[in-house]
Amino acid sequence: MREISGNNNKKDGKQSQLNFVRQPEGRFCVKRISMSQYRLKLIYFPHMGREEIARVMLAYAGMEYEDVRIPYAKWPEMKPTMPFSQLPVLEVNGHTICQSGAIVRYIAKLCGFNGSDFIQEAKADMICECCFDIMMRFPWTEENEQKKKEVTEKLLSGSIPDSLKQLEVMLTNGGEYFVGKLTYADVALMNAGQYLLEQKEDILDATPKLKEHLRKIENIPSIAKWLSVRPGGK
Ligand SMILES: N[C@@H](CCC(=O)N[C@@H](CS)C(=O)NCC(=O)O)C(=O)O
Repeated sequence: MREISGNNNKKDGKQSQLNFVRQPEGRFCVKRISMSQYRLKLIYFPHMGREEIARVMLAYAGMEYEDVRIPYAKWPEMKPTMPFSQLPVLEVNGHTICQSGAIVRYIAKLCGFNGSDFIQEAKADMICECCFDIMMRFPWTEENEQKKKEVTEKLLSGSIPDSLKQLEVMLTNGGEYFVGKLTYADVALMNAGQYLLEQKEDILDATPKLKEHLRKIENIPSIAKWLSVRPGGK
């Protein structure tokens, strides 16, 4: 039997997932799967990083997961055991998913943060990838502190404000959210924006709509609650 999944966060607050199950005669029937049937294990380092967008969505949906943090000292030993020798890794009912983009998109579907059609989905991807691009410009692995500082300062006063202006145009075109409904694009923007604000507190002043949007997502009650308790801080 073939199953195709789609999310359906019910209005009564009970999380469930619609799986479309192909019957032997070729028709599809809908099977509601309780969220509690998903056994999720998210594996990452002790710090907050590429897995955080997924964590925000899981918190919003109230989904439980096993939070596995690999201590840095143990990583050399663990690294060869991971499918792509890197983290994050998500395990779902015995399946292993690597690559943060794939994890974000899977969790988005599970938690109701995906687009409602293919265009919304593609646009959410576009925003999310732009946020990933911004984050990837930082010299994360540069060991020379002086060089790191110089590159970071140049980014924060040059190419990053330019990208933020472009994102603000996308937001203005999209309406209340980037793509017409709350999606992982909004969470990706919040996540990147929070990091940028930590680096330069006035970085969003030139893009006030983007800043307002970030605050709006931060203030969604279940997200605000997660931000106040998460390891690594708000
Ligand atoms: N393309 C991968 C990159 C993953 C990645 O760079 N992970 C880093 C942490 S953010 C890592 O595992 N570093 C340790 C290592 O490479 O040994 C993704 O998006 O998940």
